Amino acid sequence: MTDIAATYYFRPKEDVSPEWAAQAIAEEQTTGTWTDISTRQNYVRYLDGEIGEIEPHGAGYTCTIRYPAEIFEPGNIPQYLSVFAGNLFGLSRLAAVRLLDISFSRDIVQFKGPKFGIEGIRKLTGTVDRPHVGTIIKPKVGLNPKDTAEVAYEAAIGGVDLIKDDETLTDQKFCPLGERLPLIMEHLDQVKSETGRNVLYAVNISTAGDRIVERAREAARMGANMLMIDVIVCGFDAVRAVAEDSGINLPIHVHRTMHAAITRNPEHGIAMRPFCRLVRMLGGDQLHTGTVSGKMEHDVSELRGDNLALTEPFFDLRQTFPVASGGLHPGGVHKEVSMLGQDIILQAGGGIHGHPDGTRAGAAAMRQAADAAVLGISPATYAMDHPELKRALDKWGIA
Ligand code: RUB
Ligand code: CA
Repeated sequence: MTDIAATYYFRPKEDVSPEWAAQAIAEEQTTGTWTDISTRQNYVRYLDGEIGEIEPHGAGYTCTIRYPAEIFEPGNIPQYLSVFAGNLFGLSRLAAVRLLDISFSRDIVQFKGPKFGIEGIRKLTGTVDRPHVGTIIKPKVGLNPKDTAEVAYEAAIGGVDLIKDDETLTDQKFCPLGERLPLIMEHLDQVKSETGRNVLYAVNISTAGDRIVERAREAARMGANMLMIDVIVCGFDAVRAVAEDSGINLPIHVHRTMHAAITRNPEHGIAMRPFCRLVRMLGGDQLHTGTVSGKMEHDVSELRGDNLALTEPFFDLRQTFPVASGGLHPGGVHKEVSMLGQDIILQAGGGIHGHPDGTRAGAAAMRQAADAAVLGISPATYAMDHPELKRALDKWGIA
């Protein structure tokens, strides 16, 4: 097999047959257009998309279209996307169309994937099996570098494995990256000397395409131990560019702000699944895929499949660590672990910094909830002799 197969859901408008609709997608994305053209020479037809079986699905149909390898420019991710996720979404004779999944042959996957993956990250933190606990520093913007570093220290001492910037914090005047990063790393060194634990800090390097690699290099020079890239706003190729840079040897945490504009509609757009496969292929070590108990809209079976796409065998590529985030708090942790397993990063912003006794207690409560879930003990029972968890459950309840 030497190609990309893309599976679409589509719902044709009333006067349009499913066969016509599938053909229209395949042609729009390859050698055709809306009408016959005299320039479509016979010799170009080897680039045509091959339409698979059309099957009824909900209010519409699904169909897999196989694109031949030769239509792709090797390694050019924007071009790959233009083929399997290009103009087709705007076709007016289709009421809706959604890209559900993609599969690649090995010659299309010319990428090395995650440099660290789940295993490499566990090596850095010294954790075995248990879920990781992370936090997003809140408020997401406004704190100065000193206060940001102090919040990071409290969360780390309280027990988190990962601290991250929020998506809107990059390098603003009130908290310049060049001041924030060294200060946070100093505080995390302090945590290491006090507890022996290595806590990761994903500094948000999201910026313009022509600057992101340089920003990643600067962060590495300043002692960063993890980088964060917001993949939808920066572009998939930003992950590849940073992951492939030989001067940068750091794990990449991939956030996905703006994704829901594309992924949320169950009938139209692009599901999270293809994004998972792309991010893993391009070198993302961690990727947000959502929660089962949090504040963001989700579909549990899609979410489980998305996490599988990050962790199931994919040629020889390492596994990407799935991140559950968005309105998560200690009372929801058992649900996350029972539905999503232990290879998961449980990330809470408000669910840690909103703890009645502050960030340190909030981090401890999240860790206790994760420990309870691993031990198979209900959060209510575990809370009886874990006061931080008890206080959290009293505030937020059990999901
Ligand atoms: C969560 C947060 C993350 C979102 C992203 O903060 O800041 O950016 O979860 O969502 P809080 P997703 O814990 O306070 O809700 O992971 O679904 O992309
Ligand atoms: Ca956020």
